Amino acid sequence: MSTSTSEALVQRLIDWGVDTVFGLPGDGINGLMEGLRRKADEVRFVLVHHEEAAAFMATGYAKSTGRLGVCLATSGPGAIHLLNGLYDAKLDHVPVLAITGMQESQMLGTGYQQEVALEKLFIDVAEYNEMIRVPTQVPTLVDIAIRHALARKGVAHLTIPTDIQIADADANPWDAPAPAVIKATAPIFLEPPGEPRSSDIADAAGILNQGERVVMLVGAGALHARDEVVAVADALASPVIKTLPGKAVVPDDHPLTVGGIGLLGTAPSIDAMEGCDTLLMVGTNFPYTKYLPDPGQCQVVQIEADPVRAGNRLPTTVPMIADAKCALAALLPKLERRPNRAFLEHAQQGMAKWRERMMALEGIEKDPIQPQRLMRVIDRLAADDAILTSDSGTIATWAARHFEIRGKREFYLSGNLATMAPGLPYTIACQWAHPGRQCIAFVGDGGFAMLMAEFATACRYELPIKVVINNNASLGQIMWEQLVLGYPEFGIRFGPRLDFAPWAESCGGRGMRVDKDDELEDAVAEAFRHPGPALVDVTVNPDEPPMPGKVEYEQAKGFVKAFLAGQPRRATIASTLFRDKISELRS
Ligand SMILES: Cc1ncc(C[n+]2csc(CCOP(=O)(O)OP(=O)(O)O)c2C)c(N)n1
Ligand SMILES: [Mg+2]
Repeated sequence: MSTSTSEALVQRLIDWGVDTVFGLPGDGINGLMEGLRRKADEVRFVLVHHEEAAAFMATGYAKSTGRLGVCLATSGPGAIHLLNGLYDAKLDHVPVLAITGMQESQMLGTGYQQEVALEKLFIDVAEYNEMIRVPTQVPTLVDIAIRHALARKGVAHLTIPTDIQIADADANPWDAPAPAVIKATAPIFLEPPGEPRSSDIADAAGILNQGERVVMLVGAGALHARDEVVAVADALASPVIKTLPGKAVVPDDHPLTVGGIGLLGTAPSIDAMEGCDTLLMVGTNFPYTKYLPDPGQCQVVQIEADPVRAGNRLPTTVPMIADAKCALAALLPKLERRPNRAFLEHAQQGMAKWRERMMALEGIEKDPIQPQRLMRVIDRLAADDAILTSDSGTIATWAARHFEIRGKREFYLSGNLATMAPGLPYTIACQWAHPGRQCIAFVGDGGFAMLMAEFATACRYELPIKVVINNNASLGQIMWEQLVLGYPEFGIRFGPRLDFAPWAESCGGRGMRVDKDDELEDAVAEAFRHPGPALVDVTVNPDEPPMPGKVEYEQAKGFVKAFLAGQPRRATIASTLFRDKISELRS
């Protein structure tokens, strides 16, 4: 049997260390599927129910391993389905290779069935985007595509016509008038050295040593630099604020951290930002500039791997282009240990109060269940090396505030695209990548329903994932956004409440529904104990607002305006809002 182009392509993926490809077949990729079948001992094909999920899985795989994620879809509709998941990879800067099928070469441009110009469609999402037109372009274009994904930390896309997929790998039927031949390339990629310039280290150290009230803001680019972040923060007596994708940089119970930033952050983070005279940003491109210091308020040192993002969010005194771990390690010996720790101690007192406030919310035992309490129950029962994923929605706020990073725990969500629905596919990908670990998806009823078929994927592969659904029968986050704007809610309720436990059981997993607070702990514990995939669908209080760390007058005014304009259920909402939050509104 001769080697097909598809087989050669799959062999090259194997040469690059790819062990998993997420996808769904179609007539545009039958040749590629045969290539994967022939190499099934060396690379695993994970069959999904929706290509968007395959792209999220590739993204989740890349996020949780730091390695390339790979997804595969057929021409036309399959490729189009990939796009949202690929944008998630692009916006959160992780390497993903998307491989798609294309109509056979002789039909291109004729308006053949399913003919979609994928090289045009993928222009915006992909760093590298090519059609393989001649078999002998493999493996060269595979090497170039993967190097682009790894070097630019983004998406590479290769599309392959069906006739090329099944052609002999060494076929090149055309005369070659150009004075060139396709060169043999190698499956190698070297990370840039990541060392900062010595002049930048000196400048940065000068600014940081002068600062009297230094704050660190750390993001996903510092996830591999926990020890260095803690050491620098300790030397500078600096509170550490974490972006949500950077939640696992420092454990939540560490005395140096004041938790998250932004709408779902903490009050002491806001205070620290407002009070600082120096800001050290590490591995973050945090977009919500409203929560950063005003220009001119403070000196800014930024450690950023990509020159494009240096100075991106506010005027920056010393931008350092470097890997976070290298740069912090280089800075550390140049920093003078700050004897005056008053700024940090003030932040720590604020954090102690914040923790009490959060504990009070988590401690309310009533029906329907408080989402904060649900999150804390998961937190208490989860393993110290659990990997939690979450979706966009109120769930992101509960995860940010009531799930603690401790030990080797990790946390992933769609940070910049902030899309719904990646939680479940991320968790499946994490479980493939980390077989022994507890992988939990904490998702909303809206996000889960979008890609719920993937629970069947977990069951088919006997992946022992855990899914906990914060079921408020609504697009909760959007309801609160409408109210804050002063608009009565509209188009956000999915009544009657969907029941997801029977779905889990019908897939062959364990499914439980919880409506009563006193059943909650046992159900979550049982799901975590269960050796296979398990889902707990929890009815939560839909009237529990994800309040900002500090309520602004405009936000409170929005609620009142929406109530006056006829917000339904305003009595219940007001009772939750004002009973639990009255002290916050007064402040
Ligand atoms: C694909 C997509 N569509 C719409 C949105 C806007 N959006 C953000 S959060 C949200 C509500 C999510 O509902 P659910 O998953 O039930 O979580 P909840 O807020 O109710 O906890 C919506 C519609 C989005 N971010 N992504
Ligand atoms: Mg919901």
